[in-house]
This record gives sequence, structure tokens and C-alpha cells, in this order.
Amino acid sequence: MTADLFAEDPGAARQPLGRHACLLRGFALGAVDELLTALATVQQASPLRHMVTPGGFTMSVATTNCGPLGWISDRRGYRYTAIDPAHGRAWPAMPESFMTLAREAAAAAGFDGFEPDACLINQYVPGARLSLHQDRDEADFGAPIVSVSLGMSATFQFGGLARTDPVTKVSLHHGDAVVWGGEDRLRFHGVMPLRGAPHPHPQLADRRINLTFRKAG
Ligand code: MD3
Ligand code: FE
Repeated sequence: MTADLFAEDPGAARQPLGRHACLLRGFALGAVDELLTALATVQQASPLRHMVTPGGFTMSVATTNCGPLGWISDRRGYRYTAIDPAHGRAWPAMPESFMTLAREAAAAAGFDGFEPDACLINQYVPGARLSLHQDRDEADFGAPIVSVSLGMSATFQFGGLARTDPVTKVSLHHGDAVVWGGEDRLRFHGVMPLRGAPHPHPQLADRRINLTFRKAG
């Protein structure tokens, strides 16, 4: 008999990244097709776009949002809005498949009752990156953040509570989820320039999509 090690120990794919942070390898794999179908609907209503930072730089990552609140950046700063400035209407609703996945990932990491009101969607093509930053535009740092990676692999870097603290690198692959809460919620983090092999999924061959679920309001 071949032992099903994963079924006997579902914690085997749970990898701690901090006291209150954990990587759930492959957690979203079973939901990928459903997520991509829902994502296409979201993108039709609110297309991906390259936002401008307060310093005047155009981000290499392309961004959109779904849910009651969406994260935006422009010359005036970073903030959450209920309205997509691209067309003046509400951001598209958070798909049920997104919400379920976010709740389940949070619960698997020990955060029961996670109710995100914002999902930031980032698209990376080769060369796109996200420099080291903290997520601190949310009203309440008590809720965790859940991140889901799809498509090409990326090297994620996370540091400490000060920008100059040493960083640790971890590869994030298609289907991985990461949950950051508690004392790890305000760690500096970023994504190295995307490079490497195309992904076998036809819709994700030359890009990486990251879904970041937050309680912003
Ligand atoms: C670690 N996005 O949009 S989410 C972002 O892959 C962002 O697109 C990354 O960082 C991406 O702000 C990674 C993973 C993440 C999110 C929040 C964190 C990691 C975090 C908060 C604290 C520490
Ligand atoms: Fe971030």
C-alpha cells in the first residue's frame, strides 16, 4: 500500500515564515480554473492598469481590484476607494470563489473569521517587480492578509519591521497561498523582477497574477 502522506498530515505543506505567517504550498490548486473564470469577469469591468506612484513613477506591475474597496495609487498618494477612478463606478463585486478561498486559507493558518473587503489583483510580466514596502493603508492591522500566486513563479522577499532589516527570499509558485497576520503583518516585503520559465497553464504562460485579500476598511 502506498501511504497518502499529505492526507495523513495536511500540515505537511504548511511552512512557517514567521510566528504569525505561513506559506500554504499549493493551497489554491484545486480552485485555479474557477478563479481564472471569475478573474476574467472582474477584468472586463475594471481592466488592469499601471498606476502612478506619488513620486511620479509608473508601476511595472499592472493592477485592478474587486470587492467593496480597492487600493489605488496616484500623484496624491496611496489609498482605498469604493470607486474605480478609471470609469467612476464601484469596483466589481468580490467573486464567491475568491471569498471562499481567502477565508479557507486564513482559517488554515489559524485566523478564523477573516472577512476581506478588498482584493488587489497584481499582474507581473517578465521584468516587473514590486520594491520593498509595508502594507499600511488599511484601517485595522488586526486582520491578516492572504496572498494567492498564479502562473509564473516569483521570488518573494520579506524582511522585518524596519526597511534595513535583513530579508529572506522564498519562491512562490502557481497555487501557493501565504497568510500574514499578528506580529508579521507589518513586515517589509517585495517581489524580485519576474524571470524564468513560462508556466504550462495556457492563460498564465507569460505572467504571474497575485491576488491579495485584505480587510481595508
Ligand atoms: C508580508 N503584493 O500588493 S502579496 C502588494 O506578490 C504586495 O503581488 C505582493 O505586496 C505580490 O502590496 C505580495 C504578499 C504579502 C502581502 C502583505 C504582506 C506579503 C506580506 C504584509 C506583511 C508581510
Ligand atoms: Fe504588499
